[in-house]
Amino acid sequence: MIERTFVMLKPDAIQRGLTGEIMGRLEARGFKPVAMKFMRIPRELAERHYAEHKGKSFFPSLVEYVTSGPVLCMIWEGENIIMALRGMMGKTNPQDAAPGTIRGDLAQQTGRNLIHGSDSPESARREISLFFNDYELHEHKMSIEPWLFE
Ligand code: DAT
Ligand code: MG
Repeated sequence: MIERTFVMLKPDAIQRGLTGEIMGRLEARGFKPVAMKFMRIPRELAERHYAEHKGKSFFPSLVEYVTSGPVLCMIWEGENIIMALRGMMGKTNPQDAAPGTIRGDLAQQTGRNLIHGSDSPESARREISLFFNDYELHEHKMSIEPWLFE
């Protein structure tokens, strides 16, 4: 099933110049960008985005990290993309992330794990509406689609 997911390249991805590397992997898989926004997340938005972790010991440092510099917020579309992208990201702790995954290839610590991707259809819906207005989404057909989908 074709789905959409919310992706955020965190401040370390921007500072380390890894946005092209990471987006290249999504493009090479045939996934399609639907929205992109380079922004510095206000603290309040970061806290709402990570509300499920409120009260945990790492919550303050997590909010500090994702608000420490600009991030690239995006919506991508593709076949089973929510779970597919989770697989491409690798485990939350890069030390447990398999080689071949974004975190397994490019990161070392949980607190600098480069990328966020929604973990379920409900999370994807919630996060997309938290970060984007309808007019920021751009539906478009790509001419290669017959070579990706039968
Ligand atoms: P993911 O980003 O893989 O979806 P998550 O939703 O469980 O992981 O946690 C969100 C972020 O919070 C994660 O990318 C890094 C941070 N985090 C999670 N668990 C942590 C822990 N045990 N110690 C420190 N930071 C943690
Ligand atoms: Mg998560």
